[in-house]
Amino acid sequence: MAAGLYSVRMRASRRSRHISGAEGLFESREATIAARRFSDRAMNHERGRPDKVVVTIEELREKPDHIAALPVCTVRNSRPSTGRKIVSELLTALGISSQGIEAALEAVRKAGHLGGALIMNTEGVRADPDLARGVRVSRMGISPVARAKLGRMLGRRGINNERVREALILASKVNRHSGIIGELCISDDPGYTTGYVASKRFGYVRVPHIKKKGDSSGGRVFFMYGIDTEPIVSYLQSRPVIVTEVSTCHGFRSVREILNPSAPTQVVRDRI
Ligand code: WAQ
Ligand code: MG
Repeated sequence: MAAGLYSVRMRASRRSRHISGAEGLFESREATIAARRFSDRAMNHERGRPDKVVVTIEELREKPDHIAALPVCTVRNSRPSTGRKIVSELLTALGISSQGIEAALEAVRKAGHLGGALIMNTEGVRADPDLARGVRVSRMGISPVARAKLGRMLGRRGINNERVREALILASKVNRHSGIIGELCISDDPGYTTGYVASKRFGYVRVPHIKKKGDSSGGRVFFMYGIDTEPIVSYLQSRPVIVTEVSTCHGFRSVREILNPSAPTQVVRDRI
């Protein structure tokens, strides 16, 4: 997958408020199919009917970087209150201050209509340039071979669906950047209550029941080191990245097992 790749992106809004979006990298024949699928998704979204849908198909001029997907696991959780505690423990271990965590948990619930993610430093101070829009990550995809492998691995855990695959691809692109510490994500779809904390250190950690069913607040926060936002924003928006390798997909793991990787249950690498 090198030459002849297209970035396909969709943005749907109503009265300029974001409703849904999608992005991927595809070969030309698949690009048409993806564009149609994305526009179907836009017109039938649980967050509402858009008055404007923009689908862009754009040939890549740059050769994409090849990356591995983050390893996946799920924390056992049944309530939003304990979900927030799990998120706090993970983010604390990544070096985010308690003030930063509070700010992120508060802001992430109001971020959905922006369409983009917020970037914050470890103290929870917003660092992305466009406060009204956030930063939209695009130009990321997965090779057909890696997609098939990932599908099999997620399938064994009963989580092989487009939402999980797309979120994992996004998180794998974002968290690969050396300036990014980690990511907090809560879906803004009222019917979807599983969120995640992703990082190089702990992988893609799914947190079920992070919010109540029917709640349409959600968003994403990327935490960064330092103050030099520009190269990070440019990477997130413009650098084409393709997942060509997948990592382990665990079942349930406790926060303790995640924070302490020398614990005895650790990693049996899947052979695929
Ligand atoms: N770039 C930046 N921010 C984005 C992007 C993007 N490409 N896509 C979505 N967001 C932000 C935006 O503010 C959305 O409102 C918010 O994230 C949530 O997006 O393992 O469904 O598409 O079970 O609602 C994660 C858990 C699901 C999956 C994430 O997010 C799993 C999800 P949504
Ligand atoms: Mg959504």
